[in-house]
Amino acid sequence: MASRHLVLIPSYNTGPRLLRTVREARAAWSPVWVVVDGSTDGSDAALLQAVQADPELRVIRLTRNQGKGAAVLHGLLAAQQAGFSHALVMDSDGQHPAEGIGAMIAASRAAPEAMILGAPIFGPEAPRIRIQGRKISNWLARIETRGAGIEDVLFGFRVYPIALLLQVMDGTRWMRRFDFDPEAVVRLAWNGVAAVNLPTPVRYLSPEEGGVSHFHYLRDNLRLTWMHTRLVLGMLARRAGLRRQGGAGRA
Ligand SMILES: Nc1nc2c(ncn2[C@@H]2O[C@H](COP(=O)(O)OP(=O)(O)OP(=O)(O)O)[C@@H](O)[C@H]2O)c(=O)[nH]1
Ligand SMILES: [Mg+2]
Repeated sequence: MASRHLVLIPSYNTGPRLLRTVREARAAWSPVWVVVDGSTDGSDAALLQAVQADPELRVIRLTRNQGKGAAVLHGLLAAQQAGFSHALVMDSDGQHPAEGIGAMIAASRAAPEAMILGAPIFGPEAPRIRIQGRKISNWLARIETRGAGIEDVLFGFRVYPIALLLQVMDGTRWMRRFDFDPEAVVRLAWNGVAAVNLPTPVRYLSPEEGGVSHFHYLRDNLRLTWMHTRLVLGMLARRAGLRRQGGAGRA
């Protein structure tokens, strides 16, 4: 069956950057769907106007904020209903390059069963603390996936096979907030989904350039710590299960 790709952008209070990101994405791909995750900054008003003139742009509005993973989930369910097989998910805040969309989707078409993962190339402006912090997450993910070849678990510029991701999200009530990006790739790898990494430049925009981040160091690092705890426990349970199956097989 032929694959059908859309671009899916979750957005929470992204300010004026949102419209710019959506325009750049639309120049690179159609269709583009935006899930406005209970934003209160009015950033969806210009978008709703843009929708009038662009049938390839769709906006899904959630009335209350539910988190990045939950916003992506809403978009995936609607996209599957509409017959899409794959979603390129990108952030709304200008950090991910729309110029990279074509190459990511081409890689996905060449390997439709795989997840296509952006591997970040940081510029000099990237905060050191974020670069160092993600090394811990990447190290833990290598243990959790026993070296499935995932270069970066936190970078959210990716193409997912929709059905495979929905299967993973259906099985857990987690992955609804900032734990979405890392947990999605670890669980997909556990299910045998291969990873293709595409080096991708990432930009950290200053507030003057319209850069916004809702990452809270304490709250979100605690959330990530709890996520890695359950993934390590999940990995140990899987290994014990496999060992038992192996034992039963030999008996
Ligand atoms: N933080 C946050 N982001 C959301 C939420 N819902 C959707 N998003 C979107 O998810 C994407 C990632 O959020 P960011 O706050 O930029 O997080 P990040 O890119 O991991 O962190 P930075 O590197 O500091 O920018 C953006 O497109 C957000 O608009 C939510 O409830 N909280
Ligand atoms: Mg961001």
